[in-house]
This record gives sequence, structure tokens and C-alpha cells, in this order.
Amino acid sequence: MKLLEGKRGVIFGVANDRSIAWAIAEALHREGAELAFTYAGEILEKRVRPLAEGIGAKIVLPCDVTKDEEIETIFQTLRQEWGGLDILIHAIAYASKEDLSNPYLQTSRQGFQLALDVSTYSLVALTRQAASLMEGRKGSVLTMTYMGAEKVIPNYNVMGVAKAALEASVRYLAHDLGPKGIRVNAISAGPIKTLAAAGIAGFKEMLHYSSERAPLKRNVDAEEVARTALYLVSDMASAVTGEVVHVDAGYNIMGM
Ligand code: NAD
Ligand code: 0WE
Repeated sequence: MKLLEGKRGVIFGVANDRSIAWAIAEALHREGAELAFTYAGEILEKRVRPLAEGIGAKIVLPCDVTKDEEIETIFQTLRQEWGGLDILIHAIAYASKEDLSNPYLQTSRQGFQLALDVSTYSLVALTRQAASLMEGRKGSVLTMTYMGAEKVIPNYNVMGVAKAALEASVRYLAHDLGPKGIRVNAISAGPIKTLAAAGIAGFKEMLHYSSERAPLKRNVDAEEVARTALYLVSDMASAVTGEVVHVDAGYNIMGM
């Protein structure tokens, strides 16, 4: 018996086949889940639609998470088509390029608001909508975070602050939704070369640095993140909520 037979999930954050969200989608599909996908704008539709349809997805819709109307449309459609929901995957982050290279000290009000709107508030907005579709279904919400929330990673800057607020949001949402049997968790992944990482100066050097220092002496891949995601959204993790699980080859435990 597959782990997610009869379960329905919606995935936010696929940009291409290297996206962590896509690896998670493949793992959930393999275990029998029926999935819906959203994409952020027309350019990404060309990438996301073929991937989604390739695993039998019937619902593939645009959603810029800074737009309340677009979020509403997604969940209205899921209510009409499915009548309920079991799984929400949130794998979205954005900060302006200059805010990931200038000193954090220079972050503008606008840059701060953009990063926290897209990367943090979106989890609250999506989870509120999802929860109303999860009534009586032991739902599960999963988001993606990074160690830059806990410790200073040079240049991660406002994204680190957004991820710190995201991790705190996981705990507050877990508290709000626990009584309804809905679980909320995060995976803190080690660095992986995705589209979001491709734009970062010196990313290759970061991969080398972390692989040398991590206890497992290597980096992680999206498939390894996806297997932990599968565990967290499945009944295997029925008593796990409000948690941040590190999938980073052990990097975060090191002090020297
Ligand atoms: P990715 O570029 O494949 O995914 C990021 C996604 O965010 C894209 O699909 C993009 O369309 C989406 N997005 C950005 N702005 C949006 C908006 N306004 N509305 C809707 N969607 C929007 O990169 P990824 O590495 O797979 O990132 C997924 C998540 O994993 C992010 O939260 C990221 O912070 C986190 N993460 C990544 C790494 C890494 O090293 N790659 C490590 C730890 C955590
Ligand atoms: O969360 C992330 C990256 C998220 C991200 C990436 C970009 C690149 C392009 C958010 N916004 C943007 N905006 C852009 O214009 N990661 C965990 C990957 C990452 O990003 C870093 C890292 C790591 C690791 C930035 C600086 C230092 C380390």
C-alpha cells in the first residue's frame, strides 16, 4: 500500500525540473498522491505545465502569492474540483538581487517588505485557505527554510530574516491548527543548485565549503529533501508538528 493513496496535495514553487518543489511532487506522486500545481507567471507556465501534466495533474494554475485574488482562485478551484485537500507544499522565496549582495544594513523598507511578503506572509495566507479545505482530514502543511534563519550566512541577509519569521510562523500555525488535526512543519535544506541558487555569486564555493564541513562530508540533493518531505506529510509523522527538520548532511550541528 502506497503512503499517500487517496490523498490530494497542492504544490507551490515549481519553476523547473531542478526545483525542490518538483522533487517533492515526484516523491508524493510516486506514493499515490493526486497533485495540483501553481506557477508564478506566464514564462514559468511553459516549464511547469508539461512537468505537471507528465504526472497526470489536471489542475495547473497561475499564482503570484503577493496577489490575494490569485490565491483565492486557486483554493476556490480546489474546492470545486476536489471538495477537500490533504497536503500543502510551500517552496517559495524571493528577495531583490541587491538585497542579497549589499550589507543587510542597507535593506530598504520596500526590499524588506517584498522579501517577507513573498517568502513569509505567503505561508500564512496559503495555510489559512488550505486549512478551510482540510476540515476533518488530518491535513499537513510543509514549507522550506534555510540555516540562514538561525546563523549569519554572508549575503543571505533579508532572506535570513524572512526565514526566521517563516520558522516562527510554522510554530504559531502549528499551534492554531493542531486542534483541527492539521500539522505544520518545515525542512531546513542544505544548499542545492536550483534556479534560486543559480543567481547567487559564489554559490559553487559555498557548496564546496559545506561539503567539507558537514559530518557526512557531502552535500544533499533535492531527492533527499523530497524523501523527508514525504515522511513529514505522511502518516509516518502523525505526531510531528511545529518542527524544523534539518536535511543538510549534518552541517548545522557543527561549532568548529
Ligand atoms: P526554485 O527557484 O526552483 O524555487 C523558488 C520558487 O519560488 C520558484 O518556483 C518561483 O517561481 C517561486 N516564487 C518566487 N516569487 C514568487 C511569487 N511572488 N509568487 C509565487 N511563487 C514565487 O528554487 P528552490 O531552491 O527549489 O527554492 C524552493 C524553496 O527552497 C525556497 O523557499 C528556498 O528558500 C528553499 N531552500 C532552498 C535551498 C537551496 O539551496 N536551493 C536551501 C534551503 C531552502
Ligand atoms: O533561499 C535561498 C535562495 C532564495 C532566493 C534566491 C534568489 C536569487 C535571484 C531568493 N531571492 C532571490 N532573488 C533573486 O533575484 N537559498 C537557501 C539559496 C541560497 O541563497 C543564498 C545562499 C543560499 C544557500 C544567498 C546568499 C548566500 C547563500
